[in-house]
Amino acid sequence: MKDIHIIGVPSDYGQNRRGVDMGPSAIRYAGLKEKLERLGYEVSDLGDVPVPTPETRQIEHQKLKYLREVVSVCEALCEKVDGVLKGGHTPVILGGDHSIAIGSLAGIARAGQPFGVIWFDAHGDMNTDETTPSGNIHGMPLAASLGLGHEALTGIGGIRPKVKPENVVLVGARSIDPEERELIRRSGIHVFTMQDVDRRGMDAVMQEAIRIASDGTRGIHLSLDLDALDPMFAPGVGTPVNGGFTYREGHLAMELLAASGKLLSVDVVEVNPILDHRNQTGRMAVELLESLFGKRVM
Ligand code: LYS
Repeated sequence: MKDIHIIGVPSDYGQNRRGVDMGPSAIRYAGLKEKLERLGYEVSDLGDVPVPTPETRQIEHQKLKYLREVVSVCEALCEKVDGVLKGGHTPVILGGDHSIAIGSLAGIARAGQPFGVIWFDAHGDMNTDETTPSGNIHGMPLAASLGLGHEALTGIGGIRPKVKPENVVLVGARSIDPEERELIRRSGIHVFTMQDVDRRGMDAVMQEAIRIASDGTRGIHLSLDLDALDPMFAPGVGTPVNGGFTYREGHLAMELLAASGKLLSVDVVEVNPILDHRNQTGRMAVELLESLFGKRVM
């Protein structure tokens, strides 16, 4: 059993709502370290990567808000993830908004390619500075990791692209922007929308997702946006969309991934304690991570 190293990334530069920078605290407060230790792991918390002070924030580019800050956070995270993987440990990365995943994937790519990605999300995160309706970089990290979009983002970590589209699976999508849809179609990634989950069931969808993401790769990175879940179970997110995974579907997905033995690393993002109710979403994140790391009923 590999040791787990926790890395916090208290950054909200990928979007406009303050609060998601407190995500790592909320997830830690919900007992992450102790609960993973109870499963038999050695767990070290490496603390947080440095994030520029928000009070000095300025928007320089309307279609790539806080670009400079996002790049600096992702470069720092890339270094950390690379180090943890090369040390033979499993990184558990706590966001922060989803823009930080560019740093997660950059670090994994630097530690060794090829790898696969399962991207749990209500959104596509496949915008670029040319298609974005908001200018928020948290709508772009999957595109950037595939080498699409502004070179300041696609070049993070010095490897472009980080991952091949044939090993990328988006699961849970239900809110895609019109131009983003075109980009997704052209990109060659695999998408399981909520309708696919409804019709085929989470079991079949995840078996297929795991097969695609592990085909010819050394393992799978899970990028877990809490907004993939229905807002009923994860209300503390910046961009909630109705009609997401149930509590049970979320756990089943994690259990199947655990059983596959393919997990390389995970990031858990978009937990916003200011929008949450009594840390429900932080606790949900910890529960899902427990299932991902092998917690079972029997
Ligand atoms: N698609 C929207 C945008 O690009 C929302 C993205 C939400 C990402 N968590 O702004």
